Amino acid sequence: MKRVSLTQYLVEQQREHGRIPGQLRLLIEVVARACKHIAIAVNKGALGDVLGSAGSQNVQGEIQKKLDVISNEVLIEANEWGGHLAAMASEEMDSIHLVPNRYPQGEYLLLFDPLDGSSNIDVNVSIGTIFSVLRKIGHTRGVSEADFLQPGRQQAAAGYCVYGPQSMLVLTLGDGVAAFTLDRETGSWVLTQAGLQLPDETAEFSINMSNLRHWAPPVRRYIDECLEGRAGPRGKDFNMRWVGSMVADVHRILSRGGVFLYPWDARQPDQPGKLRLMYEANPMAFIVEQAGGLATNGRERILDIVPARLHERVSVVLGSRHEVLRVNALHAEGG
Ligand code: P6P
Repeated sequence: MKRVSLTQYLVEQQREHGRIPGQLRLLIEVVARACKHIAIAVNKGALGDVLGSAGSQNVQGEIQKKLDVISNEVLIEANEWGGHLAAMASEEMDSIHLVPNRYPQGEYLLLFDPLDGSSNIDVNVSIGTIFSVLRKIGHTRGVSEADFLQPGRQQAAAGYCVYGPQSMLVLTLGDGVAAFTLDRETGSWVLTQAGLQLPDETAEFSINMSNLRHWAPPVRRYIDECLEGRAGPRGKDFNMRWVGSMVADVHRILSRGGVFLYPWDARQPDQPGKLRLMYEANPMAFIVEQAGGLATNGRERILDIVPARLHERVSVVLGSRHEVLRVNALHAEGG
């Protein structure tokens, strides 16, 4: 395959489809460069004094790892000066981060989980960065949290970087999904997959089984059917995978099919789920749908949910179309 860099890919997308305004192209390139720096820091591990706790908590009340804080700072610093952004929001920050007045303000809003799967950092299991791009509606200079509260279907772009055996950047601009692999010798992102398509069928589910007794009946029934295998109503045996890093689980599903579930459970009955809508579920839902899959909260399309709060959570069921439809049907029946 002729080596196509991220820059060439974006220029050709702009030329062919005219769908990448200059500010958006700069945004993607800046985020990709930040992810490269995060990949290098992650890859150092104990050699780089980046492991362990930062001794602080984030807005979710979770202990921050050093790499959580480092990754957040890398993304903030990389995106402040370019004139492409009006503001940023992060899982690691209570409120939105405005572009400082000394820099020009752009028309985009960037949201990110700078390092998803932090519990896996210290045990050398794949982790990742997830990002979502919205357009700032209205052309006054002021930006508030309310500007971010748009349904995921309004995203201009979304992507993630998975720091695993390879570092891979997966991206959608609303016209299919492309994947880039980091060439550490040249330091460039090289196009390795274009037009990623998710199989409609799968025999592999991804859920944290230790929560089984806490699930609502529809989820319990779906998993029971999978576990009954070929002797049960599904007529086939299922496999299970759970990495504990959404980026790693979603990347596997994009690569070979599967269904990922993080549903509501009785451990926190007042929360709709564990995962965050704006910077985890929405970007992943955009990517999965662009690859031919589905993403719902068990009942409605994740991308149609109108957010009420920046850090709100959501139930997530995403992946191979036929499995997500099965989970939805069980919810509609009341399980
Ligand atoms: P559990 C990581 O902390 C995360 O937000 C997702 O990346 C992952 O899918 C999920 O939580 C894992 O949660 O409860 O299995 O540890």
